[in-house]
Amino acid sequence: MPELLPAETERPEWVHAAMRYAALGQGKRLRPVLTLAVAEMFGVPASDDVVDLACAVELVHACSLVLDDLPSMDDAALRRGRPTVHRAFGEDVAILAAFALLARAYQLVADTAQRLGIRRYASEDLVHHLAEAIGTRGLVGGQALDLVSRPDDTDLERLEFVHSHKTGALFLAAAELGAMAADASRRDLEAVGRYAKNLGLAFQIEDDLLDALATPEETGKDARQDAGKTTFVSLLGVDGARALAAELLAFAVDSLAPLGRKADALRALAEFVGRPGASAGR
Ligand code: GRG
Repeated sequence: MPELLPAETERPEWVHAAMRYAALGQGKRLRPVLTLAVAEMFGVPASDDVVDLACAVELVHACSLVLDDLPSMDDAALRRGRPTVHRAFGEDVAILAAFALLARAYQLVADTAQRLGIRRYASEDLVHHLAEAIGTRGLVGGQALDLVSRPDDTDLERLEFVHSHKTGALFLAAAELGAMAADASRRDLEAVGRYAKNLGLAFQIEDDLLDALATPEETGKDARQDAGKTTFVSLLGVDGARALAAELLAFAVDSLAPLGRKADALRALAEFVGRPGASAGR
C-alpha cells in the first residue's frame, strides 16, 4: 500500500504525510483481507489489481477513522497506538487528508476495475457499491445516528441500524468488491454479502466489548470511548453482547452453505472475529 499513496516529499508534503500516517499505521487490515479472501474463493488470486482494490477498501476505512476521531465526533486522542491524525497534524490537515484518502480510494477502484476485465459487472458497478457503503445508506448514515444517540436509548433495532451501517456497510462492500472482481454470479454475490453484513455487525459487538473491557495498551485506542452512548454492552450486558455476536457469526457462516468447502477461509475469518480480544490484535 505505501506505493499507492503520494510520497511525503511531494507537495503538499504535510497532507501526504498525514494520509500516510492515517493509512499505514498498525491495523488489522481485516476489510482488505476479506476482499482478497472472497476474490480468491471465486478463483482470482491476489494479483496486483486485486490487491489495489483491497487497498482501496482499507483507504476508505482509514478515512473513516480520521473523521470518527475528530473533536466534533468522538474527540479521540489515541488510534492504532499513537496520537490520532488531528492530534499529530492539526484538524484542518486531518480533514483534508481524509478527503484525499477517499478520493484515492475511488480512483483506485475505477482504475482497477478497468484493468481486471470483468464481464458480468461494469467498472461503474464497483464504484457504485463502494459509494453506497460510504454515503447516508452506509457509514455516513450510521455515524449520523450514532452521534445523536443518548445513553438512555434502549432500542436494539436502532442500535443494529447504527452499526450495520457504520461498520457493517464497509464489510459488505469489501466482500462485494472481491466477488465482483472475480466475476462471481449474482447469487454468490448475495451469499457473501449476507456473510459480510453479519460478520461486520459481530465485529462491531466485539469492538464494543473491547471498549468496555480492555485497556488502551491492549487496543491502541482510547478506552471507554463509548461511555455515555448506547452500545451492545450497555443494552445487553457483557454476556448478552457475547451471545449476540456468536449468533451473528453463526448466521454469517450459514450464509456460506451454498459455497461449500471453497468458503473455508471465510469460515476461518468468522472464527477469528469470534475469538475473545481478536478485534484488539493490531
Ligand atoms: C466518509 C468514509 C467516510 C466516513 C464518514 C466518520 C464516519 C462517516 C463513520 C465512522 C465509521 C467508523 C469509524 C466505524 C467504526 C468501525 C470500527 C469497529 C473501527 C475499528 O476497526 P478496526 O478494529 O481498526 O478494524 P484497525 O485499526 O484494526 O484497522
